[in-house]
Amino acid sequence: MERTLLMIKPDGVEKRLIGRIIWILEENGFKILGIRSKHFTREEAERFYEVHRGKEFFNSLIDYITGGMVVGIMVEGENAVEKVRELIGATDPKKARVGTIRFMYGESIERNIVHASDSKESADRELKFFFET
Ligand code: 3AN
Repeated sequence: MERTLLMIKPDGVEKRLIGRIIWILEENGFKILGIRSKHFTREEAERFYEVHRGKEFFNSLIDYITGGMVVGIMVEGENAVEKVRELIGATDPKKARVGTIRFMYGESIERNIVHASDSKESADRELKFFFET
């Protein structure tokens, strides 16, 4: 069994998709081990997205992610990291596979509803970030 973090971003919360996203996870056989809402400070957001520091979209990403509440969900299942990434779809909703969360609800490469850890190492780091502070 593997654990990963799925985070519903401010646009997902604004669009009232919290329940639907949890339903999609459960419907796909995943177990929810924890849920925590958070309103990122700039410092926290910059730490969460530190791999993107210096990229041209970094400031805009920080503005967006600090613009409202986010919901972190600890998800457990077999190959959870890879499978949850499949469920959310490609970063750019226009390129996301039909039926994925970003295909259905994402507006743009930035406002794309959800985040999910992209490796076991990121999952460990991001789960600690949400659930051990
Ligand atoms: P993913 O969330 O699919 O792992 P990352 O980690 O490459 O994608 O990007 C993190 C977040 O940064 C994205 N969810 C999106 O909000 C934003 N982002 C990524 N690439 C761009 C881009 N080219 N322009 C604007 N925002 C971007």
